[in-house]
Amino acid sequence: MAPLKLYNHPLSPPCRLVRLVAGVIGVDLKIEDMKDVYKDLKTPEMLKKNPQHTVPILEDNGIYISESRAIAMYLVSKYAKDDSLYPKDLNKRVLVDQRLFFDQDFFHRILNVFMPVFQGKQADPSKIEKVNDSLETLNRMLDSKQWLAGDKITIADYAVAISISALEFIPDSGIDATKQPNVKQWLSRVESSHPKYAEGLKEYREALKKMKQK
Ligand SMILES: N[C@@H](CCC(=O)N[C@@H](CS)C(=O)NCC(=O)O)C(=O)O
Repeated sequence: MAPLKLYNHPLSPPCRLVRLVAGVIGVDLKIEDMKDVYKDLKTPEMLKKNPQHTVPILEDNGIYISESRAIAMYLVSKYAKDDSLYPKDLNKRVLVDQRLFFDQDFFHRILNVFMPVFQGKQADPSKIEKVNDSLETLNRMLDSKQWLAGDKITIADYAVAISISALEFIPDSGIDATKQPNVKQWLSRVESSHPKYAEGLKEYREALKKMKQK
């Protein structure tokens, strides 16, 4: 089997989700880092691979897949030894899907706070409020629950936890996910759920530190 290739950026949370899921299920990825995601993905060649000009893009035997959550679903469905991270049983899967769609919206709310900060502007308080609203929702979802979707960890837990870690880009925003008690406990469960999670988080924090020093 030709190795799977991932078009990647080391600091991108969606790329981190793909690298994590691949690592947990034991799939090797050949990584190609993009230097400038706002430029390198807009060449005619790359736009053919992904018209959305975003990373991650997974290349598997001539197939190109974008959207991190779709890639995670694909990797588990095709390569995992069992279906616990993304159950085949529709009654279980639908909850994972729901949480992943929630995460898509949540991540965009986070982006709406950090994009202006990146451009040297003030974060909009109403956008901060939206992120806090999602964190309250998450806290309710986790009421009396170990995991976000069912009784085992799934790709939804990984996706949402990685979105939360994107908040580390903007420590001055005042958004603190650990103010929500269920979220705080669940985050530490996710962090200790698999050595690959802890490894990825450490690498991410080191890359973030380097970026800030620059
Ligand atoms: N919903 C997408 C978001 C991907 C995304 O926004 N990627 C950013 C890097 S974190 C990117 O490639 N941006 C370049 C652009 O939008 O032109 C996913 O989950 O894969």
